[in-house]
Amino acid sequence: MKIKDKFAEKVPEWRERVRKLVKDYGDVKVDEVTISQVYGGMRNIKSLVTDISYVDPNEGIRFRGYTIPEVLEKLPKPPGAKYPYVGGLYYLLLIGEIPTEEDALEVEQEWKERNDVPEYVCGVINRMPDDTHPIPQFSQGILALQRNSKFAKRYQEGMNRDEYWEPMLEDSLDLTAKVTSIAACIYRHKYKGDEAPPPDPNLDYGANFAHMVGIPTKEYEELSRLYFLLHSDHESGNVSAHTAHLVASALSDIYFSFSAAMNGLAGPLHGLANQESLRWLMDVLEKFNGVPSKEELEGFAWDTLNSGLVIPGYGHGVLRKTDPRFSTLLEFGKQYMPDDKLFKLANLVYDVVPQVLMEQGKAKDPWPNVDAISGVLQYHYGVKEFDFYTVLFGIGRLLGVSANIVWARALGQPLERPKSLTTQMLEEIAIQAKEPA
Ligand code: NMX
Ligand code: MLT
Repeated sequence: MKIKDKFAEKVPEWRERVRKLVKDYGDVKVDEVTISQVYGGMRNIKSLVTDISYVDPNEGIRFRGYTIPEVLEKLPKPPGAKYPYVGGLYYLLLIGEIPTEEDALEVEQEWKERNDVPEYVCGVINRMPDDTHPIPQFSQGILALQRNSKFAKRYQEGMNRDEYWEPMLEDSLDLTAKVTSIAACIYRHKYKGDEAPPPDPNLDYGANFAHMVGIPTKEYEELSRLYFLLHSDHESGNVSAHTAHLVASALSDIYFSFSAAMNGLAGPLHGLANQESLRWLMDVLEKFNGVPSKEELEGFAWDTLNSGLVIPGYGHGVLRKTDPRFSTLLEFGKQYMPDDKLFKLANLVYDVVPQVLMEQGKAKDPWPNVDAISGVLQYHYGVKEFDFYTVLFGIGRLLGVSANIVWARALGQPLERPKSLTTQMLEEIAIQAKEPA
């Protein structure tokens, strides 16, 4: 397998780079931690490392050093398509180099050879009560596959830690290959009352998803490729990526780690915000019987804030400008659905809500994140069931999360175990710091 050989080539160089950094400069300070940070969700404490993506507060995400427009321009695309092969993005995240068309197609081919999902997995999902949210179904479906983990099996047999990354890479390729079928199984059973067709070997990863959910149009294929790419990674500190990293640091395999990550993604302050954002837009349409005036929308936004609720899709833990993933999806909408009612409303919200949040003066980032628009595009193509949107986010997130786990094992990253203090200890530290010498 070429991607495995290529990864194996990179490992010794990276191990040496990290070993030298830690040996020669291990005691150099990276950051200082204040009491407000300890009590404030560890915001902005620099204590994680990943080379796969980086989020600059004012610029947004770069994947392996490339901005979104650069990634979209440089990655190989299916014939006649505007948006790239998901396989090429996976190669970029894992290997750190722009793939050739052959490299991207090799990943796509690997996925085709691994995309069978045993029948019992859909059985487990379908037997859950009808009112189960799709995320627990997704999380359970992933866990149901854990018995196939090559990492867990090799570990039981006794494996040298230098080899950990090899079965982790196998698990990453296996799960990324199968995850779209699990999602399609949920979608078709829950909302359409039928079964998803098997993947079509002639289609690429994104197009196959469109085929399995039952929207086999060129535009939805394009959106699927773009959507998975944009949601793939957002450095290491976000709840889903961090959860996966933490769980995997106990040498839990990718199935355990990613399932846990999805339970974090299901929170309304994280990935569930895409569902909540669409719900908020629908509430606006219902209240005003269509797209409201600017003044009406302003009033609605204030009502939300005054009720003590957040405006979903706005604000961010790191970003301080409009999320470039939002801007990319906005461009997609301008090209393919400029007259769509919800799309027009999302544009109006972008015009109104940042000003309202600034006037309220609480949110550090009044600008939209990816969740403010992603559901609008799904709705346009017929995925109108909002509670499914976080599963779509999850499919994308697996690409980055699993690439990070493979690297964490290749670099021998240890069990993650930060230290905690009591409030009394913090009070004592505070008093000592403020007392005159
Ligand atoms: N609407 C109303 N209030 C907000 C918003 C918002 N969109 N964003 C932040 N605030 C409030 C926040 O609740 C906090 O209030 P309080 O002091 O009363 O606790 C205050 O502003 C300061 O929060 P920040 O430091 O700006 O934000 P923080 O880093 O704590 O949280 C989010 C970041 C993303 C959780 C927050 O902006 C939010 O709740 N946004 C809405 C939900 C959302 O869109 N989440 C998706 C994020 C992206 N993703 O996919 O994960
Ligand atoms: C993400 O994509 O994970 C979100 O934007 C949240 C984050 O980065 O904290």
